[in-house]
Amino acid sequence: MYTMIKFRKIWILFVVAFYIILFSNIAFSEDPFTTWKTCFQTFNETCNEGLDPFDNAIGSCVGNQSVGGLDNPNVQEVYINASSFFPGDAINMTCQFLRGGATTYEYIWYNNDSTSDNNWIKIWNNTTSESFTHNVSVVFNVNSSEGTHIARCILSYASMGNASISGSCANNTESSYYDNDDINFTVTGHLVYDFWNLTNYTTGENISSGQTYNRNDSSGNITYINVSARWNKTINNAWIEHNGTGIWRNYTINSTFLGNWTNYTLNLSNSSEFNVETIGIRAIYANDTFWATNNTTPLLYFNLSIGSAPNISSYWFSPSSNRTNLYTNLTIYTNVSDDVGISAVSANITYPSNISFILNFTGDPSPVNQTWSYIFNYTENITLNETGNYTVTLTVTDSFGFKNQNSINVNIYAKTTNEGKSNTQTPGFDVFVVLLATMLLIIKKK
Ligand SMILES: [Ca+2]
Ligand SMILES: [Ca+2]
Ligand SMILES: [Ca+2]
Repeated sequence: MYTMIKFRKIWILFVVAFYIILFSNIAFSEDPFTTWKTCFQTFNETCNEGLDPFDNAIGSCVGNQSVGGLDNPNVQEVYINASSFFPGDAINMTCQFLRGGATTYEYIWYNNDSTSDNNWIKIWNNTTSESFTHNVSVVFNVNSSEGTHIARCILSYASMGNASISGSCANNTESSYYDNDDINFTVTGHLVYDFWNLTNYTTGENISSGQTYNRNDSSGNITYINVSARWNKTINNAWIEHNGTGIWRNYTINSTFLGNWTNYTLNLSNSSEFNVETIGIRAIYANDTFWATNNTTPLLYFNLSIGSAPNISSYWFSPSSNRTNLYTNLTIYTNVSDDVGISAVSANITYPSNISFILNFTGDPSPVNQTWSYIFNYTENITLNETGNYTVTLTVTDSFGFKNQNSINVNIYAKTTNEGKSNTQTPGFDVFVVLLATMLLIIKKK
């Protein structure tokens, strides 16, 4: 029985740990400029000390509720509308107070430096005789000094003008009831940039917008261009938005932000990332370590030269002759190449009867010499079912849509209708006929 309970406890711990990890990750991924924060999140413990007493005041102030118990007067929770603010931002803060029947003094204080007790300012105070839980909300502007700031909700049965009470902390000796509950938050300056340009990959010199580039130079070396921005703060993550494929897309910038530089290298030979003629770079976007975001302007752009037309260097058939039998399998192969990359190879085939079909070849899009192919499979729709001369016109298209064409002829053997049709029903019949003919020839020679 004891083992069972122990085992169950371990499981409960495991499940609790799993959820803590799960939710702490979710909390981390939320925007701290818009996500509410509580006293509970500041200390990772409940601030309703009637349930769980602990010191939840930052600095020299003692945050423990003076008298324990659920129904005793205390600050139950503190809420603010974000955990990060820009200098001068308005902060929206709520204190949840619980009091008994007597006259109670309530306060809200603010300190722009969590490392000092000297900077406290009184934001709000009130004397009340409300006897139930009630919320008090205030809006004030945060100070412009960067760092961790504190706000504090105080409930006290003694007025804090009393000599025995320090200004920003209720720990009076005259009253048995008081509570100080704190919440902290970050004030961070805006993220700004002082450099935004295209630069020469080798020399680092600025490049003005609107220049035209080849993917490779005359020696075949890849053309690279840098897109760079420099920021006033340490960068946490960054990404770039460009329309190199004709569609605006984001690309992650690798996280070596030395000297607060965010740099993205455009590899112009990458035809899957750059395959239109005019390419705009809308912005680099960056987050600092407090998740403050900004982006560069204006849009920069450059032109990509269309390059040369794709090349069809050869074509051949399998079986090796382009003269073949009706209803058979025939594969057309072609060797193609391009300076950028092949996006499609197709052929228009015209039958002796003048009907025509489009054949879509399959192959490798790499720019170097590649073999693409199309198989006439007699079990499929497009078959070689007429005797005579067929014209096949190959069309090769590069990733810019630049096309090249080449026409070839295919002669299809006449066979008897019976031979042709039987072949469709019995693959391998041809082999039998050839074997029989060979045997007859050998017999005849003997
Ligand atoms: Ca407290
Ligand atoms: Ca409390
Ligand atoms: Ca090309």
